[in-house]
Amino acid sequence: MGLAKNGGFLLLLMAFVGLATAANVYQVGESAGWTVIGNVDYGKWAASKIFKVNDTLLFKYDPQHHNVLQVSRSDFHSCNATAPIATYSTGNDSFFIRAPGHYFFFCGFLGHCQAGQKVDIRVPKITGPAGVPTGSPIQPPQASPDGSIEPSPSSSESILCCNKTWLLLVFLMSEYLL
Ligand SMILES: *[C@@H]1O[C@H](CO)[C@@H](O)[C@H](O)[C@H]1NC(C)=O
Ligand SMILES: *[C@@H]1O[C@H](CO)[C@@H](O)[C@H](O)[C@H]1NC(C)=O
Ligand SMILES: *[C@@H]1O[C@H](CO)[C@@H](O)[C@H](O)[C@H]1NC(C)=O
Ligand SMILES: *[C@@H]1O[C@H](CO)[C@@H](O)[C@H](O)[C@H]1NC(C)=O
Ligand SMILES: [Cu+2]
Repeated sequence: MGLAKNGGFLLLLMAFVGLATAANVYQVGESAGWTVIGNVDYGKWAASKIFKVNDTLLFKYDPQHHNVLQVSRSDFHSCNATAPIATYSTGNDSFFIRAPGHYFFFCGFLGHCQAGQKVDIRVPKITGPAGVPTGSPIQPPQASPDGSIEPSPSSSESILCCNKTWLLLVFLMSEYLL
């Protein structure tokens, strides 16, 4: 139990001091790629990932039938392709995530955005440790079901380091610093 707590704490500390977890390359839409065929739900796809700085988005598609426009939030929602921030059209386009933020993409071919070929990628300032699928990046260790805290040698440390108040403080500090 003490180990689990300290492990969680270490991961949090790594996030805190900005030690990089491995960067990933995410192919948008997985094997389906970037397409209008098959009604790929790109929103659902994006929601299944935790994107972070230094990850790469890979758009794979037939460049004769699709492209990738990075657009503003409002242009994304209205599928307005007239003023993209960036245009990609090789069919094998990498978008490297340099900074936290919210990134919006759709296909500029007529009707494709309206048909759902659009994806927005949220990159939070702080992400959970790699492999932790979802939910809050901070999972404060809860007291065991009976509510007790074991009087083991590590418990004083746990009380010092890992209660909710403290974790929240570290989280806010890291938000502020990174
Ligand atoms: C991203 O990569 C740069 C250069 O390798 C590194 O300095 C930085 O810490 C990394 N950032 C994150 C959040 O992994
Ligand atoms: C699309 O965006 C352009 C440039 O921002 C703007 O001038 C135009 O009115 C927009 N079109 C629509 C239909 O919103
Ligand atoms: C597509 O791009 C990726 C990343 O840049 C690269 O590793 C891969 O070799 C490219 N594939 C093709 C078929 O060009
Ligand atoms: C959390 O730890 C801090 C510092 O050790 C302590 O002052 C505070 O009372 C603790 N809060 C809770 C809810 O245990
Ligand atoms: Cu398209």
